Amino acid sequence: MKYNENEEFMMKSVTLSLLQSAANAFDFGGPVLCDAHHYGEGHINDTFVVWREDHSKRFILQRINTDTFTNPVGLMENVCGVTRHLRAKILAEGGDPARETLNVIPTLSGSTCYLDADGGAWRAYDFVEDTICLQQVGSEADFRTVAETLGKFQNQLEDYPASTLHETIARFHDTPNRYANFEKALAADALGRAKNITSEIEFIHAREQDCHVLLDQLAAGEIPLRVTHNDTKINNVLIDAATGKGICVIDLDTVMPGLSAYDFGDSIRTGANDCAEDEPDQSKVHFDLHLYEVFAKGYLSTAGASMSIAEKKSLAWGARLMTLECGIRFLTDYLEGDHYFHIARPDHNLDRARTQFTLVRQMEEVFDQMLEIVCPDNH
Ligand code: ADP
Ligand code: GN1
Ligand code: MG
Repeated sequence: MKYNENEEFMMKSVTLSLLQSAANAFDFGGPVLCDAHHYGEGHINDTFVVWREDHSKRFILQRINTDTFTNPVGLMENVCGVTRHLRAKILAEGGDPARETLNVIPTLSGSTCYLDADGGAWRAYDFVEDTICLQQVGSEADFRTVAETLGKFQNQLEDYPASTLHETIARFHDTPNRYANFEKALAADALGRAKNITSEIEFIHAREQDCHVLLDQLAAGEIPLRVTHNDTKINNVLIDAATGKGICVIDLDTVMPGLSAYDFGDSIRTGANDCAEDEPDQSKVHFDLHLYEVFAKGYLSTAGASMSIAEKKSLAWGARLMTLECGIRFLTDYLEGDHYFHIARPDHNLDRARTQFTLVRQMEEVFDQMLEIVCPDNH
């Protein structure tokens, strides 16, 4: 795992003294040492590692992005509720809850979140040791593992009381609304960047109707609302470094009512290809139907028992729409001045958007096969 190499492009810096004073608020069982380098490759929160002074144990300390998550206390209620539920399931299955779900470290005053004097909101977790976190798929076996782990996660949350969850980001996967936000950003063209993206604009406009497919199916009662993760990028699943077993689903900030197609789709977007999400050379971007099949089989093996034909078919649409939606979001951020996603270079969001659109175009070419794979012979 690498540190972000170009932190000058990060949206908001965190000084060592700010980090240390946040760390001092948590019950780490003693004083900790901080390192102000960002850890990992998340696009939203500021993530750091802190060590106990005697190096006996390390923790993840995160500043929650409160521009994105405006109710961090409600968000942490979700995380605590969901991890409590998962812990009980893991125990019942004979698993190890200390590694197989996030463990929230309370503050010294017993709350789950520390609010600093600048309005920052911080939380801490045990560091899940001896795991790897994939930025790209290295092997079919790893991708199958991610699929099984996410399918199991969905299954474990099947009986979670959805009505108790705070909606941490309104209309998160409302693709038509993402489209409308893109149109607003385009009309405003605050930085004069629209002239650089004429073919991307055309690409999005040609797919306006597609944006409605999943929400129309939900509104028609054809597919069910479930409790879903909603941000199932492959780097949000930790895999055991020694055994290759799926260990822990992380980044629970967006666990909310949603569609299985969202979780399936976002993993396909990030894993069923041989390129990075931000690959600037589009000739290197290839949607891999075989990896799609590998993921589909793994996911359906752990999550699929109660899925209707319509829901299985919606998974293929999930792949297409989560990729299109993410591209639309990256391009909207590019037009608005890169204020949402962390960037590490100029035009980073533009590269990310182009990669998503290349993948969408390739998925469209093999869409009949994608449907057949998730729902063979309509079963
Ligand atoms: P973001 O919302 O910004 O993506 P994440 O919660 O996904 O933030 O954390 C960013 C990265 O930090 C992850 O991709 C992973 O590499 C690492 N990480 C987060 N939580 C843990 C943990 N409990 N143990 C080990 N690594 C973690
Ligand atoms: C963000 O937090 P992270 O880096 O796992 C984003 C996802 C996008 C993804 C694109 C809360 O995920 O929705 O799909 O970037 N998370 C949020 O890489 O907006
Ligand atoms: Mg993440």
